[in-house]
Amino acid sequence: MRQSVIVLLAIAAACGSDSSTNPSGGGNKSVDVFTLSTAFSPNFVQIAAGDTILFHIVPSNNGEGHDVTFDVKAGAPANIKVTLNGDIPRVFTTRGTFHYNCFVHPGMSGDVVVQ
Ligand SMILES: [Cu+2]
Repeated sequence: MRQSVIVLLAIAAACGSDSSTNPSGGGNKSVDVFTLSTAFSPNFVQIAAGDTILFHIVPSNNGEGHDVTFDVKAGAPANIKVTLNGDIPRVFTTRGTFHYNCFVHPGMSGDVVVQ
């Protein structure tokens, strides 16, 4: 019993490390998306099912927060409400193309392709 707990902790620790430099194709990697003042960067990300996108949200030049709202709910992770500052992960488990917008800033959008 105790041994399995230790194994799980070890796996959790490995996943918690900065895995953004992992070679692609392994699945369960984490990709960073940053907010610029009124844009997502990068605004196009290709990942594998099971991968995570970590949204790094900082205020716009005008001090406004950003939201991440998916066009299509089916298969998409939960939206991110307007946030001023935060590093918020979202796991993509379903294959497809997921377009999202920040409705605070018209034209601020991105796409995630999950393969
Ligand atoms: Cu925004």
